Amino acid sequence: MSQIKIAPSILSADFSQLGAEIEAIDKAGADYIHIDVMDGHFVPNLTFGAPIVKYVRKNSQKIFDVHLMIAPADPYLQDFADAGADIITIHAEAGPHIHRSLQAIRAIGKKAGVSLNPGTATHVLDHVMDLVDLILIMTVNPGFGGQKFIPLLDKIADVRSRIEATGRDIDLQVDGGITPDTAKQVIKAGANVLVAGTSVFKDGPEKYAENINALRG
Ligand code: S6P
Ligand code: MG
Repeated sequence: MSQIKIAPSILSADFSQLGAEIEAIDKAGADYIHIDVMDGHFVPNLTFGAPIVKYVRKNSQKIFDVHLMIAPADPYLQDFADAGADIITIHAEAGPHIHRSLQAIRAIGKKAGVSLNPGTATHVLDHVMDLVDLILIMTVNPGFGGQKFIPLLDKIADVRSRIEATGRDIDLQVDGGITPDTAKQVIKAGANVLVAGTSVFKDGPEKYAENINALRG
């Protein structure tokens, strides 16, 4: 399994200094910049759209890992690709055509991710493993940072074994309530990319590197 990567979620950043915050987590060792797009429909919160991604693209050359918590997602894929997304992750629950949506992301030349909410079973992955570069297991019900970790360790292990069976280097990303303690648990279960907001963006930019390293275990 590939080395552990940390994807700070900018949802917990100081939005009045978003560019500077992204530069700070880049410098602090973030592997991916996790960008939470919410539409107030698929999830009960509203964040931002592709224009914001475009504005902050200049602030980091790190991978922009865009998590679309929107429904429908297909009409916006090209906008996020044009804005600078490197990975575009859609939710399996966001529409009836998960296979077509993943094909569409790859057709526009981006890495394709699929995310499963806590209540969604892993069998939704049965017929799309050949289309994904990343699988995102939510360990909170999406919409807000700072929520309590839901210990879906068997689910993570199931996805890890599905990935092993493909022989491909698919990222297993976990998102929600990740702290140094829960990070250990999800890494042990098979995760290799950890999304964290609250536990990274705390105590000021001078502490971001320490906060990120505390998750690598
Ligand atoms: C919505 C979003 C997540 C959160 C994540 C990080 O929930 O998908 O990426 O931002 O939960 O926040 P925290 O505080 O749980 O690390
Ligand atoms: Mg997210």
